[in-house]
Amino acid sequence: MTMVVAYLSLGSNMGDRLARLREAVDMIEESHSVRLKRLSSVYETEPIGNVEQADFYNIVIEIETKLSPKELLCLAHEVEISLKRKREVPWGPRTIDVDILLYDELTIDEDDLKVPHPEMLNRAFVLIPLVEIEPDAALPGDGPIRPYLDKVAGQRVKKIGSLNSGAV
Ligand code: PH2
Ligand code: MG
Repeated sequence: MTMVVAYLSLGSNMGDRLARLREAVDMIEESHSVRLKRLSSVYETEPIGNVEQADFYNIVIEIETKLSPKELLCLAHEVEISLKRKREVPWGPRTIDVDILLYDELTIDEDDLKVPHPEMLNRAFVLIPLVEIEPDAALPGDGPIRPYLDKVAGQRVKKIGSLNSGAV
């Protein structure tokens, strides 16, 4: 079965944010159908959206996978549910959020799954780590993503270290 490249965004703004990101990456890596290729730095980011909440830690990862988009969505949900069950208070901020940004060259428009992620171009916490690991990242049927960085330049995103080295 062929492997395709996909990019995932991971974010946490509750409790030990770094530990949650590590646990999520570990869970994804443990899946036999996924190979972790590249991992961005960890960024501390201002919360985007209307809800007043704490700063996030965000990363983007590049994977190779033989999972279909729906299967990958299931894995993302499994990771979220597994970590949330352990940590989260109802209605509270997010222990961990896992979103599919890009999947191969596919465009998907279904109720439960839209790829590319419809909000990604508006989010510095996605674009900056994505371009860090893949400077040539592009939208299917469209151009490179890099120029969109200018539009989100006002959003606070600060590189704080790396999950690998533990130097955060
Ligand atoms: N996730 C959200 C809403 N807002 N803001 C930041 N900085 N990082 C996130 O991961 C994030 C967010 C809902 O998924
Ligand atoms: Mg999200």
